[in-house]
Parts: sequence; structure tokens; C-alpha cells
Amino acid sequence: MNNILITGGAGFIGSTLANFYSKDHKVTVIDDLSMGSVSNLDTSANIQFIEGSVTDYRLMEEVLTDTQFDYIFHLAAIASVADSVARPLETHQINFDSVFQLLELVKCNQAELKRLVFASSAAVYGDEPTLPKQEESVIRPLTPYAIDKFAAEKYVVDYFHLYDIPTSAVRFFNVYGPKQNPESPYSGVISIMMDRYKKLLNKENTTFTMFGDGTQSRDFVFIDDVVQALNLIATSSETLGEVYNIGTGEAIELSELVSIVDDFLGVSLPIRYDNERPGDIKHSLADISKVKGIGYQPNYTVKTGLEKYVSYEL
Ligand code: UD2
Repeated sequence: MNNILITGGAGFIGSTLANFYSKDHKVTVIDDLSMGSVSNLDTSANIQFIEGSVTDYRLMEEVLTDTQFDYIFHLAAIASVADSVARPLETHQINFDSVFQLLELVKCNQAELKRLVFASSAAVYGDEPTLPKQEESVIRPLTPYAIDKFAAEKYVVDYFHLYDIPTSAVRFFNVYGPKQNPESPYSGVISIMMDRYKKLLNKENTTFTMFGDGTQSRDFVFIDDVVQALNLIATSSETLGEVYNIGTGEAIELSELVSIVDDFLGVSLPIRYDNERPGDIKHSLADISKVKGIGYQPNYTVKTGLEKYVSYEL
């Protein structure tokens, strides 16, 4: 039985990962509940929940001196690109400072650690138009979010090379699935869309706002595939000090996404078109050869993932 720490563990990705590991391992979750919820976590004696922020040095020091962890997943972040443009200083403290602080605490207190996995983002590639994005592609971060993720990712990898701390970083493309919170205007687009479909099916008045003309495309990856990839990366020795894209290798336009769910549910989602969001990337697509090299195989296309999501949510 391993000891696993998941920061942001009550959020969408973190709670799915915590529930997955809690079947066989002891999981400690730290979350400030800004986007996450304790109700995302299974009721399990193997999960210990701590409410607090990863920016709280005292709290993090206490947790990391109390317990020797085998694995740490640092997922706590302000996940929204648009929110980082609106609040660059606040998001920097969470998306960058917390990582640096965690690395130092791990260096001093976690001699038994097998792996620290840091959640970076496809946003680091920015708007350089060459697709698909390989890990070695040009990096052109455009927003505070992307700059923080890239700088933090660099430190994470550097701590392996300089201090032998066992680290890996992952660049998430657009992750979706059950438990993604649709409440904020900055939530993942599929969770917002699902919320509007739910209202539509309940005969409530609703509109989905499309920022731009709907021709922007994303590599949407289903949460179960993300958990598969994270587990492989954390437990493989060849991933030490390396960075991995996590996506599907297929992209879809937003308007196409709406058509798929419309057809599936036999409805027509009312759409209001608005201006593109500042800092928005037009197209995003992962090259996943590197993570496939350690045995990753996405089990869901966007169609099958959406079907599963729709049957779970609606
Ligand atoms: C996602 C991640 C971000 C980062 C990035 C990597 C989320 C919430 N954000 O940012 O953390 O990893 O990918 O590239 O998962 N949109 C609408 N209507 C809405 C909401 C969004 O049209 O109500 C559009 C939005 O303008 C964008 C697209 O949908 O063109 C995707 O937006 P998003 O916020 O889901 O994700 P993204 O790609 O900005």
C-alpha cells in the first residue's frame, strides 16, 4: 500500500485520481475547495481530506514532514487561462509559487519519494501554428497561466537533474468528464455545454455562449484516459525528468462537438455568438507518440467519451 498525496484532490482530475488510487492505497488530499468539492471524493477510509491552500507554507510543511509519501501529484491550480489574464498575480501564487515551494519541501523532507508528477498544460505551446504539438515543439506561452505552467514545469524537471528528486511533468490537453465543475464562466467548455444541455432537457431557458465562430479546435481527452496516463507516468522509470503530452491525438472543432451532442440527444442547443476570449488559442492538438511509448493507449474517442459523459450526467 503506497502513500499518495494529491493536491487539488477534490477537483475534477484530482478527485477522479484519488478515488482510483484509494481502492488499494492511502490517499491524502489537499484542496482549498475553490473549485473542487468533498462530495467528489468516495467515502473511503483510505482517503484523508485536508482543507487548505497549497500556498500555505505552514500547512504544506506540516503535511510533508508528517508523512513520507511514495507518490505526489501536484494538480492544485487555477485551471483557467482566461482567469489568469484577469487575475495574473493571484494565479501566479497558486500556479507557480506553490510548485517551487513544494519542490523545496520535498527536497528537504521526502527522501522516500518515488515520484512527483506535476500537471502542466498544452497552453505552454501558445499560438505557434505547427500541429500536432510534440513535447519538443516550439514553446510560446501567451498568458500568465501558460508562462507560470512552463516556468514551474522547468523547475520540476530541473529538480530531477540538479537534486535527483524523482519528478515528471505532464501537459494536459483539454480534459473532460464527470465531476468537472460547470459553475464558473472559466470552467472547461464541455462541462459548461453539458450544464446547458441539462437545462434544455429540463425545459429551462438556456443558451450556450460560443466565444468566436466555433471553428476553434481542441484535443479533448476523457478523464479515464488521463488517469491511465498519469498512473503509467508515475510508475515507469523511463519517465523520470521527462515531460509528456496527455491527449488523444485527435482534435475537433467546437461547433462539431455541439452537433455530436445535439444528434445524440435529439435536440438543438441554442447558441449565442460572442467575441473570441483574449489569449484564446485557435487550434490545439497533441502528438502522443511519447506517452504511447510507455504503454498509453487512449480508450475513448471524443464521441465515445461524450456518450459516456452524457449517460452519466443527463
Ligand atoms: C484548457 C484548460 C487549461 C489549459 C488549456 C491548454 C480548462 C478549463 N482549461 O483551456 O487549463 O490546460 O486547455 O490548452 O480545462 N468556450 C466557449 N464557450 C464557453 C467556454 C469556452 O466558446 O462557455 C471556448 C473557449 O473560448 C475556447 C474553447 O471553448 O476557445 C475551450 O475553452 P476551455 O476554457 O474549455 O479550455 P482552454 O482550451 O481555454
